[in-house]
Amino acid sequence: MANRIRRRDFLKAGAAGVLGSSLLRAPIAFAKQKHPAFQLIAANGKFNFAQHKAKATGVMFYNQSIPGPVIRIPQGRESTILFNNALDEPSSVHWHGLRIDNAMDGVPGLTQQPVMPGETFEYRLTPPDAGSYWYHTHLRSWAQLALGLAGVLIVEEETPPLVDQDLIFAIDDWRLDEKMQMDTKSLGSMHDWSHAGRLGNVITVNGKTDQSYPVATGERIRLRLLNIANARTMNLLFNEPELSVIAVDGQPVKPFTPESGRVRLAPGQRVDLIVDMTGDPGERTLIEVVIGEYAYEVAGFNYDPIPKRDQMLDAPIALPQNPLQQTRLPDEFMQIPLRMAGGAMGGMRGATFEGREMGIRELIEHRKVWAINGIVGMPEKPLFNVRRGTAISLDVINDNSWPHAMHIHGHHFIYHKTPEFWRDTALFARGERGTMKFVADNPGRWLIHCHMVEHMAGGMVTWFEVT
Ligand SMILES: [Cu+2]
Repeated sequence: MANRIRRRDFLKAGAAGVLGSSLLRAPIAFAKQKHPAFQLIAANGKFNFAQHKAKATGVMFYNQSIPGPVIRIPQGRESTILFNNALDEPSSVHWHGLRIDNAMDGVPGLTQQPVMPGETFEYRLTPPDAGSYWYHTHLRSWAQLALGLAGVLIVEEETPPLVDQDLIFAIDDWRLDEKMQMDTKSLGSMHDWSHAGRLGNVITVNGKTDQSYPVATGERIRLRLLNIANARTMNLLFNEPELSVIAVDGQPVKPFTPESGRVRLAPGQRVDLIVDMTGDPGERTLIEVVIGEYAYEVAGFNYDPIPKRDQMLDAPIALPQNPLQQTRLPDEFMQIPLRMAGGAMGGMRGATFEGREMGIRELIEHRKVWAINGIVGMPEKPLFNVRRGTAISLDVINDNSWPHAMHIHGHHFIYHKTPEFWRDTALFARGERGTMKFVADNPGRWLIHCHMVEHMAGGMVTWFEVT
C-alpha cells in the first residue's frame, strides 16, 4: 500500500519535474499548510421549501442551502472554518454547544467584532466533545435566524456505534405568506417578542416540507434531531417502536426509550436516537409534530420492498464518553440567583436598562420587555465573575407566564429535572424553579440567554466571566 502511494506521488512529482527525498516529506508539509477546511458564505437568495413545487422563497442562507451545509469535524483536533459575509448587514457565527476557545464563540460585542459585509472571519474550532451540534448567526438572530442562517455541525466520534445510516433531521419553522414568501412585515413584532416568540406556520425537516427518507426493514439508523427554530418547541412523534435516546445536546447518555415514541426539543436542543426499523417492507411511517390536539406530518420513512436483514442488529448502541463526562460536580456551589421576569401577562412594572431604571412603557419604547434579576439586556457587569474551576449553581426562578429555553455558552450543565445527563439548553416551564449546575472551567466571557431568540432580543440575556 505504502509503495503504491509513493509510486503515484513519484509519478506526479516526476511530471512536475520535482524529484528527490522531499517526496516523503510532502504530506507533512501539506498538513502544516493553513487551508480552511470549510468555507461558509452567508448570502441572500432564493430557496425551495417544497420538494415538488417551484415557488422559491427569499431567504438568508449559508452556501445557498437551507439548512446550511453539514459540517463534520473530528473530535479533539483543530478545524478551520472561513466565514465569508456576503450579506448587506453584519453577522457572525456561533457554534452552539461546543466547549471551545472563547474568541471563537461568535458573539459580537462580547467575543469578537461583528463580521461586516464583504469581510471574512476565520473560526478555529477544537471541540473536546463529539456529538451533534449546530451553528447559527448570533447577530439580529430574530431576523437572520428566522430567514435561514443556521446549519448542522457534527463532531465525529473516533468509534461511532455501528449503524446502516447516519441521518440528520434539522427541524425548523417558518412564517410564510400565501405566496410562500417570508412574512417579513412581522419580523421584530413586539407581540412575538412579548409572547411566545416568532412561531412559524410551516415546519420543515432539513429545509423541506415533504421529504421522505428511504429505509429498509431491519436497518439500524442513527437519527440526529435538532431544533433550529427561532422559538417553537417541537414535540416529535415517531410511529416506530424501537427508539433509543443515546445523546442529549450532543452528550452521550445511558440509552433509554422515550415515552410513547415522543421526543420534545426546545429551540436549540438536540437528541440523538438509534432507530431499529421494524416496519413491513413497502410500508410508510410518519414523523409528526404534535401541536395542541393535532399531529402534523413533517416527514416520512419509506420502507423498501426488500428487507435489509431478517434480524435486528445486536451490536451495542451506547456512545463512547466525552471528556465532559469526567467532570465531577462537587457538593458545594456558588449559588447565583437567576430570576426571569417580564413578557405579556408577566406583571413587570419596570427594570434597569442601560444603567437606568425605567417603567414598562419606556422599556417597550426601547423594545425591551424581559429582565434577568431586574436588568434588561446585556448588563455592563457580568452576572458573576469567577476563577476557573468554580462550581456554579444558577438558581432559576421563571417568574412569568412563558416557558424559556435557557442556553449557556461554552459550558454544559446539569438541569435539575434530568440530573443523569449534561445539557447546554434547558426548557423552564412557566413558574418553574430549579437549577443549572456546572463547573465554570472555560476561560472567557460567556452568554446566558433564552434561545427563543425574540426573548433574547427583548432583553433576556446576561453574561458571566471565567478568569
Ligand atoms: Cu424565553
